[in-house]
Amino acid sequence: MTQELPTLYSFRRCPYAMRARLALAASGQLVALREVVLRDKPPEMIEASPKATVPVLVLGDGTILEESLDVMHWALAQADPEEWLSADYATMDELVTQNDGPFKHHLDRYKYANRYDGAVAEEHRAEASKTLIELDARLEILPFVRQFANTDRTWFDAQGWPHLRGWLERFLASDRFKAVMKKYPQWRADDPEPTFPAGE
Ligand SMILES: N[C@@H](CCC(=O)N[C@@H](CS)C(=O)NCC(=O)O)C(=O)O
Repeated sequence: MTQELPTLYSFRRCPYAMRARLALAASGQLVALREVVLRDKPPEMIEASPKATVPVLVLGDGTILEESLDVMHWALAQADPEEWLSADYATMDELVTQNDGPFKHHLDRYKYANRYDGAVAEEHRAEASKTLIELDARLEILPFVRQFANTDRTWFDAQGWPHLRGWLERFLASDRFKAVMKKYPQWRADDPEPTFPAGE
């Protein structure tokens, strides 16, 4: 049975993989999950997708989806009972472009300032905050907002962004979030593949 499901290579804490899992869970599409450890990627994943980033979805006909947005769009094309796709496309694409571009750029330099020559964490935090201030409720960026908030929770809580904080808190407390954050052991060839989402 599991053999017939698409295979998802995923990493629990990767925000790109999280948003792919969120869309899969929202669509009700089942996949066979292969939990990846980034420093020890399975050769099967690298063979399927040499760029070797998670998530990767391998469909039954051999099609490989190696971008989280492609996984989301594929899942929601199968079924979209919560009408995620009814949101204004142009607005959504604009927000995702803003997220994957400038917000991610500044998030990395805020979170990992010591890895970037001359990066001043507070400056990048201020730049990234501009995106957050403009935010509309778009579920696929929540995993990134969660990372941003967790980097310095005290600072984040002191910003007085009540809608954003409420939105994040509801997301973190939701059954959907718990379902996509369930822990799985690292997958290796011949291991059983748990079905994701599990009993949602
Ligand atoms: N544009 C890709 C980005 C995926 C990505 O960068 N994933 C990270 C983990 S969060 C990754 O797999 N990095 C490769 C590595 O760390 O070796 C997508 O949206 O799927």
